[in-house]
Amino acid sequence: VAEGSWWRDAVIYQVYPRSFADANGDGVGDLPGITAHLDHLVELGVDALWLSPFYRSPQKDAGYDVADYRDVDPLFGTLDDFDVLLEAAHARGVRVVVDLVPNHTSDQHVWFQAALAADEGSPERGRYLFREGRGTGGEEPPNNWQSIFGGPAWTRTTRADGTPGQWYLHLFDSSQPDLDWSNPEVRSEFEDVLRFWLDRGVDGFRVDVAHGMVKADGLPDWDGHVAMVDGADGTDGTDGTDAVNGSGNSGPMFDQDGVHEIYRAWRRILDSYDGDRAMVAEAWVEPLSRLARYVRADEMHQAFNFSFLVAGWDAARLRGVVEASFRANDAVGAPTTWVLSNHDVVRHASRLGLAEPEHRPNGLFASDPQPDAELGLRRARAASLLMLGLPGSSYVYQGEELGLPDHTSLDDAVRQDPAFFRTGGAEAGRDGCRIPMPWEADAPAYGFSPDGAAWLPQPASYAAHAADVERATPGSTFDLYRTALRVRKAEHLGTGDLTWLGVFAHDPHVVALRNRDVVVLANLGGAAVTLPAGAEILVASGELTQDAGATAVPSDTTVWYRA
Ligand code: TEU
Repeated sequence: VAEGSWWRDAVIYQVYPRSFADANGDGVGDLPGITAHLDHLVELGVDALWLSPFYRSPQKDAGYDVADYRDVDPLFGTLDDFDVLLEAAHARGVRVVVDLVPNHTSDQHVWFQAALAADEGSPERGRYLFREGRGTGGEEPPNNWQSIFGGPAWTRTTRADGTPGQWYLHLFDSSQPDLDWSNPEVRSEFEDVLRFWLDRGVDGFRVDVAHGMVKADGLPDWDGHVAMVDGADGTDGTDGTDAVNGSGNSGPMFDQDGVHEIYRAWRRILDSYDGDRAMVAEAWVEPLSRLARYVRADEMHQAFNFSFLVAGWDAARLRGVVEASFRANDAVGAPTTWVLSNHDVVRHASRLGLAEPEHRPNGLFASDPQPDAELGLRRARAASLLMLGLPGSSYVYQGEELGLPDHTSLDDAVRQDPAFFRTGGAEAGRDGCRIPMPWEADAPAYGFSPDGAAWLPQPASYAAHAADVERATPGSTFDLYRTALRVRKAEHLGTGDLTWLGVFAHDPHVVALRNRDVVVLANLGGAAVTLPAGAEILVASGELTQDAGATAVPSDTTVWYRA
């Protein structure tokens, strides 16, 4: 694998191991399944993989509840399987980024088990956030924080003699106790975990809840709502669009200044290795100037731009977010990092088919207004081609290269997301975007598993999106991504720079920019846009039309052309 700042313009493919490919037939994807399908990713043309967690875990939050940070869960294989996957990826010139979950451990982690067995005030308890309750008998939680998955963020422990004891903090499920990052032992343990994976040869880390690890001193009450999204839109309020839903978590549990010292220490460790290792922050932080602090030169390399993900399908809003992103990141010398889908949000092929296509963190029920699948796919292809035409790095979530929709009518009986259970079913949760991949149109479970098993049911619509069909079909979504990635690389778009096309700078329907010699023009739903005579089409997200001998871009279509 070549050296250099590969991450600045990389296209990084997110593999969600339990839903990618199952080699051993138990209905859950595994590491050998990923190794067996690497050629799909090579054909697609991505630079790197990010693997969601595959570590030892009771799987209460699909592996984001880690019991042993240095081992592979038997569900996914063995450490040897990991080494084989890493070597096979590197042999194909594909880098591998692994997920690090430092905000919390599983309650089955030896540290938490030791903490439960130890006395109040002991060093074992000091690795987590144990506190006395409020009220006369300590029967009230230590503060009023709510879990992001619903319900209180505190759970009370029971002493050995059966009487109620201290409470512990968990921003997510009660099986995910938060660590105390003011404890030097916690810091050095995770520095060792970083070295463990760096020594094995990984190219970097995606850092889970990177904005949540340090809490405000004294854990003060907070009356704002601890939702996954709040009311800002990432654009620093300069463009008048602050009324739309945004991507920022706020309050005393998020984006505290002290978190940055942790990343500076980690950066020194990564820099001490050869091969240009990189970190990406999963930080739901707004405004973008605040997010940019995570990618200062001595901290992380990238931070997911969730403001872009939540911007929906609105030309002014998208321009505002893109503009604000470059302004914020240029100030710290960092590239931007675009993303449209992941394992936590409704897939953009479904989201953009909703009447109000902003961020839908909580999944969809069959009883919700259902997305228009055709419109959603058309817009998703256009949105992806817009994203891939922007300078910076882009993340692609497994299945989006096939145009997969969410499963929007899952039976409640099969749902597994703790967000569904902790809200008593008020939220559908994220299972709909985690459906096993369709590899073959005509095989049981669409080729996901040799015996046709799949841990979540796949909708019948997946047959038309199966990888074997799409790879062989000109004009398929896979074909679009493959072509776009080839052109993007050939034209060096990832390291280009952006200028807005003046004529469309305030157009309510069109986002149009020049990146090097390529014009990227997205028509978000107005009348067809006629291109200048002689425009050389490089790639288009849908069929183009003719207008008096000139090429025209219909609504919900993006085109790249040289002019
Ligand atoms: O997500 C962190 C997080 O804040 C999410 O809850 C996010 O806001 C939400 O899902 C958006 O819809 C990370 C992981 O990506 C997620 O899968 C885990 O459940 C969570 O951390 C806890 O580890």
